Amino acid sequence: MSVTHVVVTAGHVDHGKSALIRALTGMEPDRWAEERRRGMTIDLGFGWLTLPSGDHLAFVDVPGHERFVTNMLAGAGPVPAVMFVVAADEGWMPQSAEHLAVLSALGISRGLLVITKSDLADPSAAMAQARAQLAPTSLSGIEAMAVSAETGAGLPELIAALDRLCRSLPEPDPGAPVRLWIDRAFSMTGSGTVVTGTLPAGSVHRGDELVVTPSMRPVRVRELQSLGETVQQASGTARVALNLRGISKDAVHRGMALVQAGRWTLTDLIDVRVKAIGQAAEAGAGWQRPDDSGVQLPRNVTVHVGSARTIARVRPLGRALARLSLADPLPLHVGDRVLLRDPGSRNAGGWPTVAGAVVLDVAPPILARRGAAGAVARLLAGWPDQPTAGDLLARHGLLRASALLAMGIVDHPQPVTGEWLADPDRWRSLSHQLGEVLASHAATDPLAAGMPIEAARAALDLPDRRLVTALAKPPFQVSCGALHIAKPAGQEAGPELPESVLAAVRVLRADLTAAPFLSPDADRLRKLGLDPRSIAAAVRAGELMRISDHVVLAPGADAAAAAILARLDQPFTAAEARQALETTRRTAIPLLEYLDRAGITERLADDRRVLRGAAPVSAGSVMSSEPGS
Ligand SMILES: Nc1nc2c(ncn2[C@@H]2O[C@H](COP(=O)(O)OP(=O)(O)OP(=O)(O)O)[C@@H](O)[C@H]2O)c(=O)[nH]1
Ligand SMILES: [Mg+2]
Repeated sequence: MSVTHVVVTAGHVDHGKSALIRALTGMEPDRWAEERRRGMTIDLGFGWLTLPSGDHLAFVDVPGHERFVTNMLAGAGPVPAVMFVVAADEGWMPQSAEHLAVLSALGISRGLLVITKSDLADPSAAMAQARAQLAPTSLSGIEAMAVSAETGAGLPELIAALDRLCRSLPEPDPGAPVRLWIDRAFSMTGSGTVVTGTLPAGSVHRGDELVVTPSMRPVRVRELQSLGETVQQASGTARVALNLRGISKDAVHRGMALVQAGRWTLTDLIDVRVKAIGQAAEAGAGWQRPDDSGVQLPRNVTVHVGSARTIARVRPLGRALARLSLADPLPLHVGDRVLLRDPGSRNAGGWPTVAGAVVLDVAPPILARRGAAGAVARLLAGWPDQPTAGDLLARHGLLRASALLAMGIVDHPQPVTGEWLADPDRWRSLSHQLGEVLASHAATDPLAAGMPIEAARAALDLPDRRLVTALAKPPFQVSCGALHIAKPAGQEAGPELPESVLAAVRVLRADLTAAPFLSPDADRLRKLGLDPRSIAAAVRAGELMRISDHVVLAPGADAAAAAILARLDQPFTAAEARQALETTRRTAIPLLEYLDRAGITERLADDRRVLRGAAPVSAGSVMSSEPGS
């Protein structure tokens, strides 16, 4: 099967874009009588040819006039490569600059620079000028040539260059989720509603069911055409026309998309990183990274993505980061590239005309507190342009695999239960919270037979009861729809401790099993309902070991510490001991002092310690000169 590529034209009004398409394809891109009468492209046009390699190349021809730049954007949005046209006789002009700013903001980096009308003027000046303009943009260094649509000079070389360009383009994934931005919708007698668009990736088959955004109405592909031929299926990149069953012509228009159900997030709230800002309409203006510029986004921007356009309210989050509230919901993935334009002050200075941005989150949490924006900015500043499952889970804590898939993330970690994915830190802290909730439940209602799972779900504010069950690892236990704190196996707790204290102590012991030398802090003790009196009772009952006034560990922690310290080079510093015991100074210092008092370690004159009975091995040690010490 032959491969299809799609290239979009760009360039100032009247510079000869449509004439080139006509000369290359023999097709008329100016579809409207009005366009042909005025000799000017108003809306998108199309034409295609077969390249020498046998691949097919479809062109999307855009208008150059500034009044129709939104049509240009609808055409360029989903296309991966450009044929940038500059007339030899006029050279670089304002819409050359504006189109370049748009392409660069969209991140388009593949294409050809074509200096046309070479029959009217020597192309070398325009060529040098255009190359200089492209140099600081994403299109820097693309292949360039001079042609004439009038005489045909240079056209064979142009076709060869297009062939090379097309074969060098990355091959889109035919299994990628389908999102076809509609650029035309019309009805045809006998076949009903037809929509056309550029399919950037993925595959559409005859008979497929897709949904129309934003209504999410299902439609069926009755018939499929690509480059004028009826086909059974088409894979991106391709120009396609779909004959749809299940929708009237009036219900579809440019800017809507046909998407694969479940694979896109329809959202009206996104967090974005502004990538590049171009002062487009000022010919010759350079590009800035938003980080260096301190440029403020305006209060409202027009957002363009694919063939869609909507207004958005901007909430700045921090340098180069913003939250956009979209007037119309769009089907998006994280990592999508969008274009921002200022609808108000065109060319007025201050805010430049266009900016490119990447979508970092398509379902951002609501910013409730004051100052929340700063925290979000610090978090998002560390994210790559293509966020991963780990990034998104770190922010959201818990996500369903299906929600992540709709955000555009296929690879994800093992679910904690069902299709629930959890951030490891969040999961640990939920497990801690569960202990606290259960201990306080046991304290307030000692006679209750455990805590109902639904009550625990509500207390932890979890979206699904199955998450509570998944969290219930020992010492927590589920039976008869309720959660209990079980006695550790083989350990019969001292009968003199009240049940509420026992429950809390068991949670503490579970903490200490996971991290034996991290003594619970005051906050943890308070949340578990353990006051100094109940801690003292637990110590008397042999359930806890008191190391100092504020440090308690599990019984046997002293021997366990000694075993670990014996593996260190002797003598060792407090810092080395702290590291080996995987603890903090708050526990390490009292623990070492405890071991000194117990005669397990000995503190030396230089503040280092040796394990009693362990021979010093460090050659540089002050003590090592005394043999046999
Ligand atoms: N002499 C000469 N004239 C050309 C050439 N290419 C285009 N023209 C003429 O330039 C005028 C504009 O050409 P178009 O192809 O319509 O220009 P365009 O870039 O498509 O214009 P818009 O779509 O309105 O932006 C027409 O009168 C063409 O006949 C060329 O290579 N040589
Ligand atoms: Mg034209």
